[in-house]
Amino acid sequence: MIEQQRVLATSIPGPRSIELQQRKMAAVSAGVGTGLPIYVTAGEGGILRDVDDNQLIDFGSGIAVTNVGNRNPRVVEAVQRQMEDFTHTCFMVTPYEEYVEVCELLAELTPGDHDKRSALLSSGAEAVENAVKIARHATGRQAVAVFEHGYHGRTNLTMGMTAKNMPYKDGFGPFAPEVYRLPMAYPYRWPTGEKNCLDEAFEAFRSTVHAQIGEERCAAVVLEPIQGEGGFIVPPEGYIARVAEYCHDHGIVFIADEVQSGFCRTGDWFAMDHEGVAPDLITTAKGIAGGMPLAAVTGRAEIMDAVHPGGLGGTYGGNPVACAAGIASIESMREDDLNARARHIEELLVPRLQTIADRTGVVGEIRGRGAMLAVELVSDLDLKTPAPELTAAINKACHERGLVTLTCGTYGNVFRFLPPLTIGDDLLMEGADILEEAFAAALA
Ligand code: PLZ
Repeated sequence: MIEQQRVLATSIPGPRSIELQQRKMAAVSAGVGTGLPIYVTAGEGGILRDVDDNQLIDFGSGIAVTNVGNRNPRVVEAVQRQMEDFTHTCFMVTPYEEYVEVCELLAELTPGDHDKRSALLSSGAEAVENAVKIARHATGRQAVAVFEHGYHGRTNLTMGMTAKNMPYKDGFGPFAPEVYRLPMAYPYRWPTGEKNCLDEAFEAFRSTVHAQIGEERCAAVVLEPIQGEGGFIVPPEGYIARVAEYCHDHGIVFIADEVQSGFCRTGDWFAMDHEGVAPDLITTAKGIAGGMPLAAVTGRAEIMDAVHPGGLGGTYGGNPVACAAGIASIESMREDDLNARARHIEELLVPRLQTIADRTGVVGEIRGRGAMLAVELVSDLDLKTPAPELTAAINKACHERGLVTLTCGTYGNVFRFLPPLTIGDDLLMEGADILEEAFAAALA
């Protein structure tokens, strides 16, 4: 048991973490970065403990993964039980019930009451790749449309689908063909003003698909209903429904990438629930299994079943231990009503972010939903000039004070908050106090 309390035993990172970071440099590829190099020995709920006995408040959840809290008791119990039974068979060789149960739960929980099927994988990128494979197979078309600021993974296809060059793509090309980038409905930065964003962005979407792809060549449109790595961008109310309707009218598969926004993160089971339309396919990962590697593509039976038997799979996809963790995580989300918790976190945190915005004058926008919240930082509120150095400095000031925070955004100026949904109110408010201090320190 780790007490849900912040402890600063040394400076951050402490001496033992600094030593381990030296070992890391000599053994781990420089290509694998570490945002906050404290070496973790234990985690529970909203706290991470490190090798120097510091205890940090977690506002990152391992990038929206430990939604049910680190070391969630139900997940631990399920994983242990499954390990006692068997660790692996490969579902394609000899199947097991847990895989089927996860797919049944996904059919029940994902948006839409149509007949659904799923395929299980091990990472978000794999889920997105498979969704594209399925959409191409089902439509007989090749082109895939993605959006500015989109993030979909680090495999060759998903790198090509990801918008931002540095650090994800730089020098790693050539990328897969038939990926087209569409303008994103980004209200805060819409050139003619936020109020025009819905209509003009949809028109830009429609005309770009028509002119640069051709509707009848387009297999899929892939959109994060709230963009993650790209900056927690929330499209205007109604935009996603229009895109989905357009896809429907033209036989294009509409894929919602909910790898980051799914599983109670935004205060609904999925961010798409908020939009009033069901995607044809949805990709999930991260939050699904409380920290175990599990991912899925779920969607309309006629699309998912268009693929020939044996066309989808992978050695580890839907590993039994990961599936057991998934079933237990979903149970926790239900039993502990984590959608309500996410909305409660929004209610508590947004006013604190508003106070920071009022005091500092560097917050261009507060946005997000539920426990997927961010502030976009600018050096000039009128010109909206991105402030990436300031963002990095505030992030660092949080780390030094024992708060694990993350940044994101195409311009590196978005400061995001992804606490575990089980985090206690006290810890959340202590985190908010640290945010205030960090802003003050970085601006001093
Ligand atoms: N789709 C919407 O957010 C992963 C990336 C971290 P994987 N986002 C975190 C990093 O720098 O590598 C993500 C996502 C969305 C797909 C993915 C990819 O999921 O499990 O990292 O492959």
